[in-house]
Amino acid sequence: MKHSSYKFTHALCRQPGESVMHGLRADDVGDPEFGPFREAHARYVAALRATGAEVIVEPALEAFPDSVFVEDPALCLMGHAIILRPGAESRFGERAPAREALSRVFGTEHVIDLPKGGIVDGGDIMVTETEVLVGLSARTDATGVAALKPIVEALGPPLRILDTPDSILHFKTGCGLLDEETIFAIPELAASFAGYRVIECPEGEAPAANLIRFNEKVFVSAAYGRTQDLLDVAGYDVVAIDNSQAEKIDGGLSCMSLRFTLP
Ligand code: CIR
Repeated sequence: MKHSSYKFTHALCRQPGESVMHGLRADDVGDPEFGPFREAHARYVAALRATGAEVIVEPALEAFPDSVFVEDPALCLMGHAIILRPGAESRFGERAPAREALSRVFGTEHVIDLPKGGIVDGGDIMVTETEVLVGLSARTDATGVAALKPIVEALGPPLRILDTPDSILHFKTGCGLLDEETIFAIPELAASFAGYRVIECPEGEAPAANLIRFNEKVFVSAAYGRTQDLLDVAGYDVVAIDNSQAEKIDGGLSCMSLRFTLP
């Protein structure tokens, strides 16, 4: 099947539960509020739909406070879903509902379990037009990536291993794909992308680096005006999305959807 790194027919999201207020976080800046989180999530889903994609929204899982961040327990690639092994213990149980939802989408025969051993979070994986980049982090280890590599490469693209700076949770906390050849990245990650054009995230706007290109739009966190202006001037069709609730528990825009194409 044809692979595209940013043109998708579908996305899969999961409603936040009230338990989202107990989501994991590196620094406590206060709990997210459920009502505003749910409203922002609904606007996020609507914005994805407005690009023409079909967006599947799974029900909330109260037992898993971070399960709204549906990107972490799975990787969708070439008509397949790979069920990952989340690096945070409290998130491990998100695998079964992810497998269930993605089996409905792709068919059980196209759902692959990452073998036991290491850990890999989807937030550490960037799929570009030509390769799959995985950043080692506190949530993704070398054993996990060694198990993932042959699965990804059997599906097509080569997998390359990079590092994630200690200052950020996931690799993609610090970078986002803009098009076939361009990556937006915090300065600490800019040198990682030899062979790509890199646009550096303005100083003081690091949380904006987790943007998503989805069809013809680039979704950027609304709080970061200089990033929006920079990308607008660079010719991208920028949509500002309120991410203030998710940001309190280290969630970026990419984390709240799995993006894929069905034949
Ligand atoms: C966690 O720590 O797992 C969540 N509070 C945030 C996950 C964000 N996901 C992502 O960057 N892909």
